[in-house]
Amino acid sequence: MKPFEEAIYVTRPYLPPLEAFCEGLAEIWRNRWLTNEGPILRRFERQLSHFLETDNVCLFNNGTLALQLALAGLDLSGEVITTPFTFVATTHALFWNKIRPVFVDIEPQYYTLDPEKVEAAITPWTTAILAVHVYGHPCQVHTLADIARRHHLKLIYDAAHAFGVQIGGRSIAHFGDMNMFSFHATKPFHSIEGGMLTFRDSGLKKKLNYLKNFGFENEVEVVMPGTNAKMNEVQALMGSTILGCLDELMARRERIAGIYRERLSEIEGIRLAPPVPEDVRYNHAYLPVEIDPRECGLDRDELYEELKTYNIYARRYFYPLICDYICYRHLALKDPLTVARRVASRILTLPIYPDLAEADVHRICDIIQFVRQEHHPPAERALAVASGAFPASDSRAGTAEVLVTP
Ligand code: T4K
Repeated sequence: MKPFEEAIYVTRPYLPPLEAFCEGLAEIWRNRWLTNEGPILRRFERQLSHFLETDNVCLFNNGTLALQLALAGLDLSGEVITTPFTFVATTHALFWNKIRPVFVDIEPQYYTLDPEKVEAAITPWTTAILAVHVYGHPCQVHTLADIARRHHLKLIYDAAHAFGVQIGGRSIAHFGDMNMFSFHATKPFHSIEGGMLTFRDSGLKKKLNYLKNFGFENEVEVVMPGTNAKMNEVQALMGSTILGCLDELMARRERIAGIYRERLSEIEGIRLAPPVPEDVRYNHAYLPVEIDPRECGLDRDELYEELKTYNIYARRYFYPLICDYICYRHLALKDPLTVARRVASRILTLPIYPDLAEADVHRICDIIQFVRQEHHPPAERALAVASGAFPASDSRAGTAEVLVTP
């Protein structure tokens, strides 16, 4: 089994046809307007409003600042209940608002916040729930909404992975009090770097605009201590150009995910998340698999390292748990986080992006299958070799030194 000649990363940003992007660049050159609420940004915002069927849209230069300002915009303080199984930016956004994160466990199917654990963690200091549609898997939005309503809490979704996802025919942007979408280059939809908030209360738009633009009301008045979190014209152009191909990009991801599902579900010890419920339109933002070391014959880290020798750079999103990072270790945990800990030790996200060739997906699956067989316990391995299922010697010998380091 030969390694890939070129590195296969967990993702690759989609790039629109260069000519289409250059036409937009020519417009920017003509306008001589590069940032600060330019015409392309305003057009992109209108396109998004139309796409999401809401005027309550605000664009930012990245998702992290968008989330940080979302929390500031809602005037949150005290404690916020959240997940430890996410990218670190979710918790950083709380930190920068001087809010104490209270980590609770996730459910084992889709890895989103477990509503029962959320309810058990509410205290008189709790002001909100910050849930994550991790990998684009929708949280249990109705149950969380019910909990938030009964306890008078704000409900915020880190929907960084969930652009394009729909529940019951409605964009996921319509759930909760506030939603943050990341438009980072590694996301299924991107604007190089970028972020977007959608929100229930249209009165928040003005405040969010202040917060992202230094608090300026006009040339001589500053009404609040805002920061600089504005999206620029080139970012808006990239987003606007890619928005037109979103359906095609999602269809390509779906095909790739289908191949993985078909191929990997045959392999013992590798678990994929169940297909999303019928009323969900999923974006296949990531391809997470759980490796059961006993059934698989090798553990997640061994598989991750083995794949690198074949020039495949899967990622361990999201390991370690946020509460185990040195900057958050001091926080007392009331929840043992049993599921999150198990999942973090087993999860591996495999390459998925629209330009990934279907033949390469099959080859990745062949390699996983092969690596797994190689790790069988000796007796089983001897039997397999005897039956000719795979070679006794390492067919990769002599090739490792040419591999590219990511
Ligand atoms: N909340 C959640 C739940 C998030 O996942 C994120 C971001 C945020 C909030 C914050 O949103 P932003 O502020 O980022 O908008 C990546 C992304 O940088 C980050 O956006 C993302 N989540 C996180 C899950 O993944 P890294 O450090 O793992 O990315 P990196 O640079 O290692 O890229 C991954 C692979 O993608 C590379 O191995 C190769 C490929 N790649 C990457 C880039 C940037 C390319 O081929 N070309 C490229 O230009 O964080």
